[in-house]
Amino acid sequence: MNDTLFLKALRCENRSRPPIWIMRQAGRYMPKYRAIREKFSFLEMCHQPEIAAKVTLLPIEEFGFDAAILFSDILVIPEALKVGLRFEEGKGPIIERPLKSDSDIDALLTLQIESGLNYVAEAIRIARRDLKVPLIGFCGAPFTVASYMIEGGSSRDLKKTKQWMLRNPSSFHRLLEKIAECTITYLEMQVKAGVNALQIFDSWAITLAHSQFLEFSLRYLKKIIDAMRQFNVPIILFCRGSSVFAEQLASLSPCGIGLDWQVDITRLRSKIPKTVALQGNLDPDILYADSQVIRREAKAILNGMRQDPGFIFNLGHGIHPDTPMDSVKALVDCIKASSAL
Ligand code: 1CP
Repeated sequence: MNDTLFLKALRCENRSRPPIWIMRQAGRYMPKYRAIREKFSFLEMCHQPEIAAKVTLLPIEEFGFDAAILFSDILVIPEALKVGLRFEEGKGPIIERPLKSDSDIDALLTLQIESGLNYVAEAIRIARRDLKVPLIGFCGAPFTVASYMIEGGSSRDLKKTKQWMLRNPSSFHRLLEKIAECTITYLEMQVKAGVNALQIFDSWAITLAHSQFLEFSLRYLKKIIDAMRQFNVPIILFCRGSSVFAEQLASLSPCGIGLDWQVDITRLRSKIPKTVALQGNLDPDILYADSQVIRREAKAILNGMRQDPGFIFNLGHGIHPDTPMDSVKALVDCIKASSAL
């Protein structure tokens, strides 16, 4: 595995074409995913290791991506903490008992992480058996996970979360601390089960002011990265907002940083140490365009990052569920046809 394009790029040692995988590659844009999803709810798919492993492999079999990402969700941690989780069609995730006060934080059952999430370890072991490319495990960043636990579901402005954070920062820190500890236990479990790399998703960091990001997000990303160093597994940090926070993320010395599409990746490269890989950052909407436009935009990124041994091609965020399969194929073919450095 160590010799694969993806893991070499994460060590900033890749001398061939850049590897490609895309966020949410194991998802609804694939007819084979939708066919399985017709028979099971999303959470049933996550909970049944054989199904989760099968879905993890689907995009590799279909497109030949250079890495697989485990089929699961960042919200399985809140579920294991017993706040109640379901997914509603058209609405997304719903937390049945959102956190409302300090005593709700104390009541969280943090000891259940390993037993409660054992099905994830099993899915990893099954997927690993059949995969010929590296497997990426993942989790949400404590700030992003906390926001779902407080909002009770998806929210655009995170009003309740930010009100709690600003009115009672010490209890908000206590919550982040608890989630960070559970996350470390969870990631350790994923590594022991066989993942080859980890990505931490801070999807809602984009709602934070700079100083808030340092205090309420970066501090806990650091705690996780530092705790995981002993396992020697490469970690990629992705934020929606990483184009603004990239230098702060780099200060934690992760192996890689995933970039949103707002930033010119080539210009950002000069500000990030050469020992940190960059991943990204095509606008997912580009995949709605025709294949000529897709190739032109992908090549613009490829050319800018030419001769960079630490570059991984990805989108700037998850692929949209209504993306045409042909667009994905055109993108993967374009990256795979790009010449060695
Ligand atoms: O209805 C369905 O079939 C479920 C759709 C779906 C899928 C395929 C959800 C619901 N989650 C997932 C899988 C998933 N989620 C993966 C699997 C691997 C892959 O990437 O292919 C990963 C890594 C995630 C991560 C995730 N879940 C994030 C972080 C990344 C991001 O996109 O910002 C977040 C925020 C979630 C929460 C979530 N899960 C699902 C929904 C609809 C949401 C809410 C998103 C929101 O609040 O806008």
